[in-house]
Amino acid sequence: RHTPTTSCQIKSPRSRSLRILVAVTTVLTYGTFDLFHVGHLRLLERLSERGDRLIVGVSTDNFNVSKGKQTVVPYADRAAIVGAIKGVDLVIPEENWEQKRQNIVEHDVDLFVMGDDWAGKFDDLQDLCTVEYLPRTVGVSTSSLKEILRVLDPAHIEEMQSALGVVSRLLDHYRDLT
Ligand code: C2G
Repeated sequence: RHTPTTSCQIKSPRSRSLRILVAVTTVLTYGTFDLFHVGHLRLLERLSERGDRLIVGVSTDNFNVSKGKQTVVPYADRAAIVGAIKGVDLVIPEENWEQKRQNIVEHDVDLFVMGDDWAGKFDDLQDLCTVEYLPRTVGVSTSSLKEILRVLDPAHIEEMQSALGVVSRLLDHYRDLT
């Protein structure tokens, strides 16, 4: 009996015709992401649309001290929150200013992006990948959130109480004069 052969023999994956080169665009950014807010979210959302893989370097507590930044949320929590954002594929610790070049090479990064408060600061990386700066989200920042939270700080409340004490004594004094 004639054994029918399939019209197209499945070739081994190694065969040229099946080896498909898939171009993956890898995007990289860095940040502190303290008191995670909508400005951070909007940036990461825009970055995840710019490529197929998004890597985010989150600055460690030690690196923030060297940046002169006092963070509220510890690194482990900031990294967990960023890692849970849809579109973020990998979180790496940012421990110093110099690691960017090495990270770009080891992760085969195509596009390095930061908010435009950093405009021009990382242009030296242009020999390794495309460098872009995106507009920040206006009206929100970690420092403004900290200012709002400061009102809840007990030391600040004590300050307000003693100031109010002075005002009420002044009012009593002038009331006695009238
Ligand atoms: N960002 C934004 N809109 C805001 C606030 C922040 O787009 N309203 C962007 C910043 O431009 C930055 C990113 O969000 O690209 C993270 O901001 P920060 O957490 O403040 O990061 P930063 O302290 O600037 O650290 O090596 C680079 C540093 O790690 C960046």
